[in-house]
Order: sequence, then C-alpha cells, then structure tokens
Amino acid sequence: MDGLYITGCTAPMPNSPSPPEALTVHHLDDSRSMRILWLLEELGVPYELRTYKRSQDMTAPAELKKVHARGVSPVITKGGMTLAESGAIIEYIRDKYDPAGKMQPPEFGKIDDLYFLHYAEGSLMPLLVDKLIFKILPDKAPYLLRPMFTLISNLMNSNFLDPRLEVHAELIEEHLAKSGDFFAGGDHPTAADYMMIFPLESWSHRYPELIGENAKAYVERIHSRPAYQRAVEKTGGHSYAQK
Ligand SMILES: N[C@@H](CCC(=O)N[C@@H](CS)C(=O)NCC(=O)O)C(=O)O
Repeated sequence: MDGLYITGCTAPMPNSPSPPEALTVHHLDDSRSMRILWLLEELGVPYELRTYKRSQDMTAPAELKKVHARGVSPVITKGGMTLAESGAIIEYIRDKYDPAGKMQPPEFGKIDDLYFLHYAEGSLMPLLVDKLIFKILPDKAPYLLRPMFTLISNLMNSNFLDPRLEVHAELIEEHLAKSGDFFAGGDHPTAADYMMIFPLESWSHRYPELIGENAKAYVERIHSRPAYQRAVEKTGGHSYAQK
C-alpha cells in the first residue's frame, strides 16, 4: 500500500503497520477527510494518518477499496472496526472521544447543529458535485461532440444548478449573520462546522462569485484556526485552504 503512517502525528514512519487499536484516518488529498483531521486536532486526539493520492482523473486509488468497499475518503479504522461517511465518523468521534463535551452545541443551537450536520452532505454537496460533473463533462466527451456537451453543461448550470445554489447561498448568509462565528451559534466549532467547512471551502475556492461574504469570512476564520492549520501541515497541503 502506498502512503504514510504518522503515529500520534509526530514523525512520518513510511510503511509501518498500524497498531491494531490505533485510530487511523485514511486521508485522500483535497478531500472531505480534512473534516476529520481538523476535528481530531481540535480535540487533541492522537491518530495515525494514512494518505492516498488521487489518480490523474481525480478518483481515489484502488488501495482505498481495500479499506472500505466504496473506496472513497474519509474512512477510519480502529482494531476490527471500519467506518466511512464523514457525518457518521464525526458522530462516532463525538461519542467516543469528547468526554469533556468540547464539540457540544449550546442548548439554543442544538437544532441548528443537527440541521447543518445533515444538510452539508444531504443537500449542499450533491449540488456542488453536480456542478463539478457538468464542468468536466465536455472534456470527457468525444472531440466532435464537445460543443454539444458544452451547451448542455451551460444550460444545466444556468437553468438548474446556479439558481439552486443561489438559494443555498442566501440560506447560509442569513444563518451566519444570526449565528456568528459557528453554525450552532456558540463559541466553538460543533459537528455542524466540521461538516460545513468542506462544501464551503470548495465552493469558495471553485466558484467565489457564487458564494456570499459571510460564508467566505467563515471559511477564512476556520482556516486560521491553529488546529486546522496543523491538519493541513500534516497532510502536506490542502488546495482549498490556499490563499
Ligand atoms: N458522503 C461521503 C462522500 C465521500 C466522497 O465522495 N469522498 C470523495 C473525496 S471528497 C472521494 O473519495 N472521491 C474519490 C472518488 O470518488 O474516487 C462522505 O461524506 O464521506
């Protein structure tokens, strides 16, 4: 297997096997697994990092399929346990590794925490993924058909995707105007933030003209947190966190 283990996030130890009980994060470059690394850094939970490099076509390498059937990231493993889906992983970490309640929302923010925890992958990410698919579609089409695919792609964007994204942008702008620094309205990140950072940072990086100022400021705020920066440093960089 390709990749590095970083025990307790200290020095890299190429190709060393995982101790069976270590919490291991299987990380793909520029991916949702940054959510998990940021969270573990905030909580100060030791973990091993196993990195995988995207192939030329941006898909995950086949090695990741040996960890989980879907072959996408993030995945965590611990002993005999394997868990995929970032939302599920975040809930698992909250249950097992946050006895002090550092990621608990304030009472008044519980419903917002619940909503945005699920909204991130359930409603917002599908739209952003569709935009990406329609962006690359013309390049994948046979050469002579590219003008037609470009037209289809433009029509999808202008008639369907962008107007819907505008509704999401407004919802997020209005919410952040009320909630302040974090989605659940408290003074620290909660599950909602660990989920929302990925769609917002990728959206702000790819389509800055379609995202609001509150969302942009939110992304900057999260990127400036020492825990987020430690996670970026340990993975060797994250395209969406570049200036
Ligand atoms: N809903 C899943 C999505 C996982 C996912 O699609 N991950 C992307 C990275 S952001 C991936 O591994 N893509 C590589 C591929 O599709 O081959 C989650 O939240 O964990």
